[in-house]
Amino acid sequence: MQKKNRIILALDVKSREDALRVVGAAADSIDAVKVGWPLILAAGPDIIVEVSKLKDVICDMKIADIPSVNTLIVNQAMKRGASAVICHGFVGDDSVRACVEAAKGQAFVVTEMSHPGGKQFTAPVADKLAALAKSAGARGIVAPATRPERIADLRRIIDNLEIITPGVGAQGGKASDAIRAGADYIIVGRAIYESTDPKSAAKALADEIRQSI
Ligand code: O7M
Repeated sequence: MQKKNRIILALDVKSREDALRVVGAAADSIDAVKVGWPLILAAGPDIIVEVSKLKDVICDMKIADIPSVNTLIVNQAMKRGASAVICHGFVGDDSVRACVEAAKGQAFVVTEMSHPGGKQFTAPVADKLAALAKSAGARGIVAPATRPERIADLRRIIDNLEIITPGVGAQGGKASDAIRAGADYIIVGRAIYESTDPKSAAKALADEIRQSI
């Protein structure tokens, strides 16, 4: 994933056709595509293969199982062309390490989640989850653009690991605030794929980010 536009498109659309249309439109303004359960269930897992021929794919199955099953899941994603995977940290050190190892280091660990409910259980342990990501050798963490001050807090814990941050647009966060707080990439879904003009929507976000750095 080349750090050019600093945007990861969350491709939570309901069909292969929509997926290819939105990626095609937004292509010039994004660095990677996050493919998760909605699209995998709608279009089948080979959508990972197809999208990975157009852009780097981060496979977001928010993996949260015992180590041996985590390994099986990551292997399935990587063999279809995923460049990275996303796993939960609350399952513990051994489960996270299994993901990191199977993904050859290309794993991001979810810390504090961006939605209101994220404050309930994930926020109180987010610092520990970030420290776990660091000690397990993950590539980075997922932190909330809805609470930029938390991005800054978590940055201090993980040092030079990457931060990818969802919550911009539909959830109320602002791209420039998240980047200024220390995020490497924003993750954006609805603000792009629900737009009548996904190309312009993605470009506007990329321009906002460029002006904020
Ligand atoms: O921009 P949206 O709100 O339409 O989509 C946000 C995307 O980010 C969507 O794919 C969510 O699954 C994801 N996400 C969150 O919204 N909040 C989180 O705390 C974590 C994620 C995420 O990507 O986790 C890996």
